[in-house]
Amino acid sequence: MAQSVVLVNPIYGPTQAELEKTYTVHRLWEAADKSKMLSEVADDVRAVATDGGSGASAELLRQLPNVEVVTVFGVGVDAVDLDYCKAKGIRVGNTPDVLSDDVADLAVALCLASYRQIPNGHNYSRDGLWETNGPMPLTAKFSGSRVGIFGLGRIGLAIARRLQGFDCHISYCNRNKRSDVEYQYFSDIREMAEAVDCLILAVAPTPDMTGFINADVLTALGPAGHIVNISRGLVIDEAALIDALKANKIAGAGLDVFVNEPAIPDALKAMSNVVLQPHVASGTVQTRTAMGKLMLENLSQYLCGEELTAFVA
Ligand code: 8YV
Repeated sequence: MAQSVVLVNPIYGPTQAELEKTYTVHRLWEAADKSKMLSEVADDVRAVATDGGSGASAELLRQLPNVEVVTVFGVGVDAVDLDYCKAKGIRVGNTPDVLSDDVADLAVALCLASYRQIPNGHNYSRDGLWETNGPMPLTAKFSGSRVGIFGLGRIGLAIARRLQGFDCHISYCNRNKRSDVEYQYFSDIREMAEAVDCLILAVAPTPDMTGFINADVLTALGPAGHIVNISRGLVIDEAALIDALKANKIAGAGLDVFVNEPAIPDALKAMSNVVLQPHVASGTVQTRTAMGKLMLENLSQYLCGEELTAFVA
């Protein structure tokens, strides 16, 4: 008999179809009464499948006492209650590496879009302002700028490699200095913000990261500074970011992630020095296909008692 899996949210169509072909999948989001649905299937369910945004809360997992494994369609496991999983011995699989190229590509694209005001240039061209007003106002040069990467993990390193092609001076801020790179190291985020022109957030969003990029850090980045976030919305104090942008304490922002997705604060939507993306850094067909393959491998590795290759807990 096929194993039972609770799927918290819809995921990439082909991956979901494959999941539903192999397992008996209980679609949690479709249940009118979620607790009732969970109590009906709890005896049989050893696995939960979810995405990075929904994760698996302790409240959910408590209702599935036989769960042994959570597989995440995404690298970020911040929405999974890892403390609960650890206490109960629940294993947690994710999809690292396969998405690093795409996420790094989007980070660099957001740097360029923010510096060169690509959306404004697009609107200027499309709206006929070039013809009526003449050339668009000049923008700022990105090549050769000083870029600080907050979180030099797999994605941060992929970003740094790309920035070398733009002759950027690269620095990074991590809990620990890496011995395998020559980039300038800062243990203090404020000091790094002060020393760079552009701050890219690529940090793993652990709970202690909430609001870590605060008004003080943004002020240190300065009026010519740009910030790019492809980590999680919670890492920036969003209200402080809006204030800093409004008061020209920083020059611009490129944002793929937000605190209350899919809602984006109106203030951010209204600003011409902000470039917005709807959390799509890993959103290419190729990468979502690879993420799906890895997620399904994680699940079958666990359920078949094989060696676990992409597990964070
Ligand atoms: C996805 C992500 O957007 O990997 C992550 O942590 O945030 C993304 O790649 C998400 O998990 C897919 O739904």
